[in-house]
Amino acid sequence: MPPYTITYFAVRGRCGAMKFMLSDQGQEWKEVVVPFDEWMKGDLKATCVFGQLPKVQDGDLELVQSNAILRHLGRNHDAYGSNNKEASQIDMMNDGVEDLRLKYVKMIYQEYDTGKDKYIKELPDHLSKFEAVLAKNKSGFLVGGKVSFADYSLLEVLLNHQVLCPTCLDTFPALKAFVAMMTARPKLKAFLDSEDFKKLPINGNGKQ
Ligand code: 6SG
Repeated sequence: MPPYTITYFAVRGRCGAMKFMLSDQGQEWKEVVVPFDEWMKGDLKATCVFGQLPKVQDGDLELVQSNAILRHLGRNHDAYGSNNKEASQIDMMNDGVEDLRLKYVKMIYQEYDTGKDKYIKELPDHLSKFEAVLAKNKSGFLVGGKVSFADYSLLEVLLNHQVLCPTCLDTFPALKAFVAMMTARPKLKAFLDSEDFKKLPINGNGKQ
């Protein structure tokens, strides 16, 4: 029995990064996929701390909030830096990724038709911040010398943005190298190439 059970909708959404980490770390997991109409009945929602998914069970520990889950998995799988200083820098970078993710989600769910062009126009300003950090760190990762949960989260956001705007990384060599390095990691590559991953839409409203 794998120790983790991920409960979520049939979308990549907020579970992409945690699945990247688990697959890259050679860790299996079980999935409970909740159909939207089932969710709308409200019974499961009522049991979730904030009334939302994803939820991850690790033995008798039950967690919601995707970034808390990422941190937990990062602790369990040595993807949270080599010391407290690196862990704090990883937190900082992950919060930066979350800021971009929230802008993306707002555009996708609330203003795709009216706001997509403006979003793409402003995107280089956001991406340039991650470019600068990666360009400074010789390992190719965001922080220190090994992969962290923030790397998986950044990768997931970047892959989604390449679907939104295929040329968006063309002026960012460090981001391009980061995506190439991460997606070449054999176990992660196998997951990215799998039907389990490819069959899921990125977002719950079909926009991408
Ligand atoms: C939505 O936002 O899929 N959870 C979402 N929506 C259902 O009743 N801060 C936390 C975190 O980081 C955010 C959780 C996140 O974990 S994810 C959730 O639980 C709710 O609030 C994106 C996603 N969307 C699919 C979906 C949600 C709303 C519209 C489409 C479910 C299906 C139809 C209605 C509810 Fe639906």
